[in-house]
Amino acid sequence: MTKIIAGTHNQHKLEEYRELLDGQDLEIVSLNDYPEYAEPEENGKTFEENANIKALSATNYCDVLSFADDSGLEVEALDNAPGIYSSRYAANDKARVERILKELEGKENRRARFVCVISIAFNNEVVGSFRGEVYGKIIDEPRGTNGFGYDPAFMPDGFDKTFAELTREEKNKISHRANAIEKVIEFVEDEMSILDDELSSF
Ligand code: ITT
Repeated sequence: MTKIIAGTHNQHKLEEYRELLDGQDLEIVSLNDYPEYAEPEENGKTFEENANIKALSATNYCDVLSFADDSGLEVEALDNAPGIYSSRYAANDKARVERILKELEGKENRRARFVCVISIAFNNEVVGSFRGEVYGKIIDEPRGTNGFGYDPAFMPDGFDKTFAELTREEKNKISHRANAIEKVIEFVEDEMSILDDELSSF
């Protein structure tokens, strides 16, 4: 079993990852297991840059293969805000959702998407960065109690339920995080087969 650090303190993300990576022969630990760890400043200008910062910092501190995501909500009518500032948009989840709904009052365009960029790092190097997205709309009133963050306000295309009304299993089939992790798994499997080929040619 390979040990891997999820470079996050966000327990909700961690639970989603544990489910998404179920059956992958990985022991997933998080930064919650490293109480002395000091979070790096997320001063990137893109999801990719911030995911790289988090993944590098985690692998360098723990000296184990790491992955980390930077994620957030982009709302079309708000010029893609809050975007990379999603967690800094207000003090807590409830206030964040309230702020989005307030900013969108009277606006017809409710289109939005969640973005998740996962970076994998080891040996002071980012080995890959993978982006997942899911499109939908922001509804008028929050609905549902599952999930976290902006989930109660976001209804994915093709559903009449918000992310917070879907079960975790349902969200994990279509979410931005699920799309990104799918690419991660594909990448790791491809790399493994290249490695296997190289080894078998000796
Ligand atoms: P870490 O940096 O420790 O991973 P964080 O919560 O600060 O935790 P981000 O900087 O990536 O993570 O901020 C992402 C924010 O975007 C998060 O706090 C939520 O408000 C929102 N978000 C991301 N994914 C989401 C999801 O699946 N559902 C709802 N909101 C989400």
